[in-house]
Amino acid sequence: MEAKDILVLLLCLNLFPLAAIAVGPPTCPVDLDEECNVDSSDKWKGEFFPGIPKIKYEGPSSKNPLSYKWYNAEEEILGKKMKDWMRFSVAFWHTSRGTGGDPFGAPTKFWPWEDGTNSVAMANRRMRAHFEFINKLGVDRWCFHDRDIAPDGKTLAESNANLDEVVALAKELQGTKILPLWGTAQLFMHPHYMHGAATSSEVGVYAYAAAQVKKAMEVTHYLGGENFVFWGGREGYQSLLNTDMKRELDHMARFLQAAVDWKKKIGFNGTLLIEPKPQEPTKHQYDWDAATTASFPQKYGLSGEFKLNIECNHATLSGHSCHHELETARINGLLGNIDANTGDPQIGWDTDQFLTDIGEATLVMLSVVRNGGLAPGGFNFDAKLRRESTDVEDLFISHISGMDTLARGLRNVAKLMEDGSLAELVRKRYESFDTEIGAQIEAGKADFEMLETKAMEWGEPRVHSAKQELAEMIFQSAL
Ligand code: XUL
Ligand code: CO
Repeated sequence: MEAKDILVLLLCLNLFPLAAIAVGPPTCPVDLDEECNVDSSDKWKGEFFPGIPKIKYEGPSSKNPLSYKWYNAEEEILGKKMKDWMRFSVAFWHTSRGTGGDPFGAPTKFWPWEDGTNSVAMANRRMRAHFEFINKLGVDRWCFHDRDIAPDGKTLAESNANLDEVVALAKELQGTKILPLWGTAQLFMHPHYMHGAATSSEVGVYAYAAAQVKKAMEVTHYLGGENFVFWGGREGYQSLLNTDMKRELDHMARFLQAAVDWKKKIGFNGTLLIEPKPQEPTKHQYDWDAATTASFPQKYGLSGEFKLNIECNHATLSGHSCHHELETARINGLLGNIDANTGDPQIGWDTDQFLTDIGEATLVMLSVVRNGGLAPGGFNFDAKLRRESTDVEDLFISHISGMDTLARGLRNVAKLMEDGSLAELVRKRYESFDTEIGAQIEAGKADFEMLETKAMEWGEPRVHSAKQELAEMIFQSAL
């Protein structure tokens, strides 16, 4: 038996230790050789992830890191297939553009297909890698920023032409199965957005941002995208001394109104989403959390036009839990989509890690199930590899781990619902309102005089235990 055959045997038997797999077979080198089947027109046709098979469900006892242990796409749970509860999508900017760089360190990831340029040819090749990744992972959706899939040109017209070229390829690679869960315009990286985009003090920047969003909406529509996202990359201020807050908020409302009008004009039926995000990079962001963001369209006559894209790491940065933000969105009929990442409990910035906490995932899925699912929204990971993870295989492992964690969350919710004791505990907690007076209060028919008469009649109220620890005990037993 040759060494190569022994390797195959070990891989088949799942006996190969993870550390050894991580070294893995090399992907095609940058200098596009024959073996990789790359043609001279620079359209990479070779396999970008040659050592990685299509990821399959193997069940919880599998030791194969390149398999699903809990996510079984076709399995039905609580009346829906797992894939329909999840509607997973891959975030282009993190997965295909993530470099591992941070404010203190240079990039650490050099994927073999990257040639170090920001050319359209490179954008096309990267798009091919992206779709091979999605197909091998077995998901049906992706999310993108305009400027991350195609490079800025010297003029707006050139940028639009670059985008058109890359989008045409993406459309071809999507085939009939894959769609964007959402698209968005990247309005924060370019220096001209230094004061914001829709909130910039420069009218030229406002117009430029409008043109960029218009185009990004058009390509999202063309690709069959299901949603379009706005988020305040730089929509906020560091100090009120030089800021006209009212004027900036009014401008933002006009901008969003124009987006609603454009959506209708081009016949885009997707949902418009706003993603709350506190701090980073400005101290006072206008879209701080779910409650703040929900009230904005109401104030400006845009109710019903926007839902929320809740990101778990943004939730914790705003001082809330992810579950709190999801429930705030849900009870207001605004839960549109989830960026299912997580922060680090000890690091106070947006680390965008894959969600791996089973308890948190269970709470996330509790909101999703109560919402009856997320469609036409879904889960965008919005998560990146840590700086220290540098193998192409790590891209797969991270997504599998994030998907399995949420799948475990869904399975746990099914257990909690079948058991019923948590719901019963909540029902009992409020049962004093399941009375004639309670019904009058809830119907808005109990005035202060009537309540005063009752309070006199009843005397000192009896107050029951909230059973916090019991609730936690029931929850833990489902994990
Ligand atoms: C930024 C962030 C973005 C949005 C999309 O913090 O979360 O990735 O989700 O632009
Ligand atoms: Co996000």
